[in-house]
Amino acid sequence: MRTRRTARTTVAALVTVLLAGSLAACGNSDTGGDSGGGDDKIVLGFSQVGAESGWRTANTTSIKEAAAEAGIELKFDDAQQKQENQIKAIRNFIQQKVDVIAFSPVVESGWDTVLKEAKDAGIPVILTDRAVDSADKSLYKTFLGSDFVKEGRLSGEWLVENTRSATGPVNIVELQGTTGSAPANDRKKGFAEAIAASPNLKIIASQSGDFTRAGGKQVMEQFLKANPDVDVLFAHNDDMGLGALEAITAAGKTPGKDILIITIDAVKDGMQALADGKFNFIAECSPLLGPQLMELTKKVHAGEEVPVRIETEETTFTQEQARKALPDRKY
Ligand code: GYE
Repeated sequence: MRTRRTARTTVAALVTVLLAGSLAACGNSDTGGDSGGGDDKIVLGFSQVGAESGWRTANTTSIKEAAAEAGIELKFDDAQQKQENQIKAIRNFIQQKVDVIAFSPVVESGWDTVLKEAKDAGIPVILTDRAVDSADKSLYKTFLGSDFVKEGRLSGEWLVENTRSATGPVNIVELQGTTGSAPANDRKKGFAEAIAASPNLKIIASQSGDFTRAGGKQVMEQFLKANPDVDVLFAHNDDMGLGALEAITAAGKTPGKDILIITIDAVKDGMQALADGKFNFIAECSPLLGPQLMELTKKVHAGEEVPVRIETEETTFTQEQARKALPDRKY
């Protein structure tokens, strides 16, 4: 249980000044709304991590569509997986006097200064998807997203259950997400905790593939070169697992059989690989945060109190369950 997410419960209601007319241009941002100056639309500045995975693309679509539906003017900025770009975008949003700032922090550390600047400017901040490790919980209003430790734990528990009959050592390789990101830190932790009591389950190599297909392929190639006896791959997202499939096949092994593959996300391509028997298990992580984010934006803008932590509802999929769910999978 992570105490840093159980923040103080009450936050003083902020009176935010509505400056819907300020539409100054912002770097490579684009605006989702088409409001002219002078109307009273809420202006939301959103700094996205990047476009590194299928999950991220679905998340961006969800946020843009939900903003349009809610009549919120969205200023969207893509940080291309760089913290410095996110800090720059947030400073731009402050300068433009947006009503609310939301962002998905690429890494956990190093946000206090810019969050303090937003607070001093009277602009409420909402964290979506990923957390920050700031000790001062008054720097943001709420954190909307998944329980990444749980996703890692569910992945590990499935492995423990499904390797009970193994007599010798089970060699696991781990493809971590972006170094220093909340999902990489937490998924690693949850998985390690779940397998801790099974001494034959051993993580023999663990390295970042940056949540991308290219990263997953490249690091899996290195893993297989160094350790030909890999039994299990735990990838922190579908995309890295999909990239790794190529490396596994090229090494003359059959994914899903010679090497069991566990991933996280459950985007369409991942679910297809699971239904096809190439993956063995996926812990779901929902990217559809848009509608809830817009609700929260309206509430914090109105000075209403919101819960400090809102958890996304998620499930897990076996191959059989993926075959059933796939036809209705939207992303
Ligand atoms: O699992 C991964 C993406 O932060 C939950 O980021 C998100 C993660 C997701 O790149 O695919």
